[in-house]
Amino acid sequence: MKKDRILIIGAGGQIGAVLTEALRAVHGADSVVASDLRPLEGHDGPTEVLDALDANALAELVQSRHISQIYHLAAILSATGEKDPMRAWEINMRSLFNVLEVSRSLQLDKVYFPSSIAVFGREAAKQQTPQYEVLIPETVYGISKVAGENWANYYYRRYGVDVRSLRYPGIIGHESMPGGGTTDYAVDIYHYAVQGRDYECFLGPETSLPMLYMPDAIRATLQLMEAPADRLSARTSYNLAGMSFTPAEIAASISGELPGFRISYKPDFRQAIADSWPASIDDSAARNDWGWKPEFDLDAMTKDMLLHLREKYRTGVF
Ligand code: NAD
Ligand code: AKB
Repeated sequence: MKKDRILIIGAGGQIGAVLTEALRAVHGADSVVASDLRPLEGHDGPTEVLDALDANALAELVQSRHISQIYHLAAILSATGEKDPMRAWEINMRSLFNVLEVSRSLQLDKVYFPSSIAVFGREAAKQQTPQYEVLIPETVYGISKVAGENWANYYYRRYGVDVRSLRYPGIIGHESMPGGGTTDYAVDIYHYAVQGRDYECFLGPETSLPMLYMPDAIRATLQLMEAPADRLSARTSYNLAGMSFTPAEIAASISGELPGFRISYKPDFRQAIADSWPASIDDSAARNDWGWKPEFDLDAMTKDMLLHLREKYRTGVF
C-alpha cells in the first residue's frame, strides 16, 4: 500500500487538537492519524495511543498506518519544564530523536517539529529579535528547542530528511486549553472574562511578549509544510510573529468589549522566564521565503475569542 498518511504526535494538546482538524479538512479524515499518550475522543478519523518515547511502537505505527509525514507536537512546555528539568529534557529530546530516526530509516517525505521563542535568552535583542541571533535560553524547554533545531538541521543536511520548523510565539485559541507554558495567561484571561470573573495575572502588567492567534498559527504551519523545499532557507526553525502585547494591553482590549472586566497582578516564577524572552520578533525570513503574513491583531483576536467562548459557555459544549 502507498505511504500517504499523516501522523500527529501530541494530537490531544492545545495546538495538536486544532491542527488535526485543519489537516483533516485538507487531506481527508482517514488520511490523518491522531495520536497521544491517552485515548483521544470525539474524532472522526483514525486515532492511536502512542508514547513517543517508545521507538519500537512509533516505528510499528508508522509502518502499519502507512505514514509518510509526521507532525511531532509532543513536548513539555516552559513552566512545567522548570518543575522537573531532567524529565522535560528526556521527553523533549528522546521523542524528537525517535521521530527523526524513524523518518530517516523509513524514508518519510516530511517532518514538522515546532520550536519556540523560548530559544532566545537575555543576550538576544529584545525588540524585533532577528532570525539568526545568539541563542542562550534560560529554561530547559528553551535548551531542548535549541538542541532540537540543530538536530533537525543536522538530519536535513546529513541524511536529507525534510524537517521543517517554526518558532511559535505564545499561541492563543478558543478551541483548546494550553498545557503548561508561560504565555498561558493570554488564553486563561479570556475564559475568566466571559464568565464575568476578575483575573489575577501571573505576569506583571508591562511584560510584553510575542503572541499569535490560533488560525494564523495553523495557516503558517500548513503554508510552511506546503512550500517548495527550494524556497526554504532556514532548516533550523523560522521566526514567526503575529502581535506583541502586555497583560495590561490585553486587559484593555477585553475591557473594550466587556467594560466591567478587571485584572490584578501577582507575578510568580514565570515572570523570570517571560523576562528572558523577546518582546517582539522579526519574521522577515518567513515572509520573504514562503509568503507568511498574519491576519489577526490584538483587538481582532479579542472579538473572535469572546464570540466563540461566549457561545461555548452558553451552550456548555467545549
Ligand atoms: P500541549 O502541552 O498542549 O500538548 C502536548 C501534547 O503532547 C499533550 O497532549 C501530551 O499528552 C502529549 N505528550 C506529552 N508527552 C508525550 C509522549 N511521550 N508521547 C506522546 N504524546 C505526548 O502543547 P501545545 O501547546 O499543543 O504545543 C505543541 C508543540 O508546540 C510543542 O512542541 C510546543 O513546544 C510547541 N509550542 C507551543 C506553543 C504554545 O503557545 N502552545 C508555543 C511555542 C511552541
Ligand atoms: C510557553 O509559554 O512555554 C509556550 C512557548 C512560547 O513556547 N507557549
